[in-house]
Amino acid sequence: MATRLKLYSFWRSSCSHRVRIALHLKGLEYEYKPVNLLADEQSDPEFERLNPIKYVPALVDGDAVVADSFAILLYLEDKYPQHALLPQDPTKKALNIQIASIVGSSIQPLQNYPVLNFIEEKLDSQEKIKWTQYHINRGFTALEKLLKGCTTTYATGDEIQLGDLFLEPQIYGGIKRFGIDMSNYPILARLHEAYMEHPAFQAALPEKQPDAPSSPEF
Ligand SMILES: N[C@@H](CCC(=O)N[C@@H](CS)C(=O)NCC(=O)O)C(=O)O
Repeated sequence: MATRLKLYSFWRSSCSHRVRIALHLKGLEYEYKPVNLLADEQSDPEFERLNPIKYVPALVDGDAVVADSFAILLYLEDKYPQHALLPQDPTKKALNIQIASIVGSSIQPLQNYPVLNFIEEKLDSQEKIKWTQYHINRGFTALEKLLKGCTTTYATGDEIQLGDLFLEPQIYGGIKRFGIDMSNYPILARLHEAYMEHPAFQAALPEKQPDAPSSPEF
């Protein structure tokens, strides 16, 4: 029987990475549909029909098409409630959404290809790196303060929740792709180690994806 879920993803995309973790965590099988951002495959009319803004990820679930990682995660949460991503407690739930929002609105959009290409074109690659590191460090500083005193295994408890799904891809990309020094962020660094031990996070790693090059360059 054909797999019902199809995930349109790019191996190195942190937004796709979030959704891959959720699919593994919820034990959902899916077909991996690679979209090569470096070859502008996100602009193919076929993909644009799935996501008019031409970004990965997009999820197809039978007749349903859902694009944008946040929307996909909330869809998966409603449709496949096993391993809940959002706690019942309103304060913890808000904290998870705040973490997701810091990463998803105040860090990742500032390191997206169109932004980085624009800066490189108008200035140069050094300015591009400085820009990216500034915004990642600004976000990580805020997250580290927000999680001050955190002693649980994961960011908001001893279970993986929504905030974790946003944190790890951003930390992973920050280290691998943008050379962020995590010694400035001891709580985030400790969480990163815990995520790396977890099978759902291991399976979702960029370099483990079918479209990752054999010697991946981040
Ligand atoms: N808010 C969107 C952002 C999606 C996004 O920025 N995706 C990036 C990869 S992480 C992308 O497809 N970039 C394509 C491009 O920059 O042209 C989400 O969370 O899904």
